[in-house]
Amino acid sequence: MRCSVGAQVLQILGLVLVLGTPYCEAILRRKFVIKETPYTRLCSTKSILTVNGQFPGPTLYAHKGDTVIVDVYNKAKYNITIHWHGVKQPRDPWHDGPEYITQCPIKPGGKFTQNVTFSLEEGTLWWHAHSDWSRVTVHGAIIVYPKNGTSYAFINPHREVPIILGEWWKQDIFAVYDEFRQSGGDPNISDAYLINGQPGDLHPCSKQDTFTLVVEHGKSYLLRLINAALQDILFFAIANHQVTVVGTDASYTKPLKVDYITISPGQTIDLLLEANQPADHYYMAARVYSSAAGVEYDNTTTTARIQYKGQYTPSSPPPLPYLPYYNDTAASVNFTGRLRSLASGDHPVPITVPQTVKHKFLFTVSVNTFPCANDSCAGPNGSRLAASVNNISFVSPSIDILQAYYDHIKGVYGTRFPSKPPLEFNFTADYLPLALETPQNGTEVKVLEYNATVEMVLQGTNLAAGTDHPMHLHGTSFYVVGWGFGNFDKKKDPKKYNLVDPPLQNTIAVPKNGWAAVRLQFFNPGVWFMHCHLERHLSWGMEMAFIVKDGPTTESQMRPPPPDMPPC
Ligand SMILES: [Cu+2]
Repeated sequence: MRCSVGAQVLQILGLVLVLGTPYCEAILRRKFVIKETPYTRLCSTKSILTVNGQFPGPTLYAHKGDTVIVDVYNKAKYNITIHWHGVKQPRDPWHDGPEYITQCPIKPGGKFTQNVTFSLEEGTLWWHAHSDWSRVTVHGAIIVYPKNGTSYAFINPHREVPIILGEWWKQDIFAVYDEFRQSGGDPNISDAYLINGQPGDLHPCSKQDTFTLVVEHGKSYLLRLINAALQDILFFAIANHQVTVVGTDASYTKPLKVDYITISPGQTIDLLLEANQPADHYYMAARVYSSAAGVEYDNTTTTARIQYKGQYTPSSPPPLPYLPYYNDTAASVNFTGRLRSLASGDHPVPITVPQTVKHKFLFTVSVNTFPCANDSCAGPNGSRLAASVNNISFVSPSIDILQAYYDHIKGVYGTRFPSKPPLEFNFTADYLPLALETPQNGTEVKVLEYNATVEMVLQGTNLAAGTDHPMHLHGTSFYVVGWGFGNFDKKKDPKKYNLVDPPLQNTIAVPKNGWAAVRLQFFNPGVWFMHCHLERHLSWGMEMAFIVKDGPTTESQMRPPPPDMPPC
């Protein structure tokens, strides 16, 4: 229930807070100015795209149920869109943000006012650009507090700290993008990973600005971890400290005490750190988990410091945490597979776990290749690298799918996205015939009735290069009810599903040469993107969209478009 706006208006630090009667959901207003700003990292300076000159960008704060209105001004020379990752935006796909899916880009000099409507989310999310690769520097945290009068599902921490994992190229990111699109090969790897915008002590010219968290012995800290890196799943750990996972993707989890975590691009993980070790300095660190054979990766380690308050002589250098080896798939899934929804009396699951479903989809996610004239491209054997879902490599339309759907414009997209792959074969075999590597180009969507219940098995393949794919869905979260290695077995595997307390996520890493099964009810009418959150795979076409039709009542129908949609 939302109250009417207008009783009092508070203006604090350029942030407008409009309050209605007590306990009402608030409407807050923020200004995002996209502009180029010079930043120096790894001893060299370049111009990067920022929001309000900040990198990482400003944090959005809200309580569950609030709406934040963000005025986005594009004062840069590139097209841009902004996506509110993990925010369901009930009935309002217009403000979701993915380029050519729900809007055309905001052109240089343009402006778009976006409503960010919080409903079921509670915890940590993030926002990022959703056009080309500009999200590399255009991103920031979203913190959703419990509603007034309710509390966290865990003890109140002494302090809360966003920990944003990022990625840095010394080269201009648009040059990296253009080069790899042109060559058809893999993109240049990054030069460093970042913690809160900083590569850390192990990198040149970086020591002085390393992110430092000062802690008091005996207190607990809530680390709101976000993987904003473009290309890689990351391992993260803190030396000599265990951490307790309490949430992921803005949904509470059963407390899980671990030595390290695995976090996919797109995913957020809330963890509690108890400052319970001898007073000293300790490193927190992150480095890559990269499973694809023959694919180069950035093998550097990013660090930040935990410093206990007090009088003592710290270890020099501070101890580094243990992190699993770069290609340790077992370590990766060992963490991810242990997440469970909290599902307690005080904090029940926010959405019912579908016990039965109307639709069962099998979607293969593959890296592919297209033949290239004279074998002159930079992919394997002179081919051009591509990627697909159910063998369709997604081609961006010229106007956004949402507008075409709403205005009944023909010829923009097709409605024949298949429920299963066109060919059944041993998807995860060691050797696969080269002929299977070539996908079809297409702009196909899957159309669903309002409230459709769906089971979607995301099946990895070993085409071109078997690897993990962090698949992300817009508009609603899904329950991860099962996963495994090899090919999904539709007779045996569903018997092992967890339909009691599966984790509610918006991003799930489909394991290398394995599968992940998710269940959800599509209760949010609109056009919703689903894609791999490894940026190179997204650029190659590993994506599709769902159209969820309107329901019978006003409350189950899409809102009309706002008057200021950016023109195509
Ligand atoms: Cu992928």
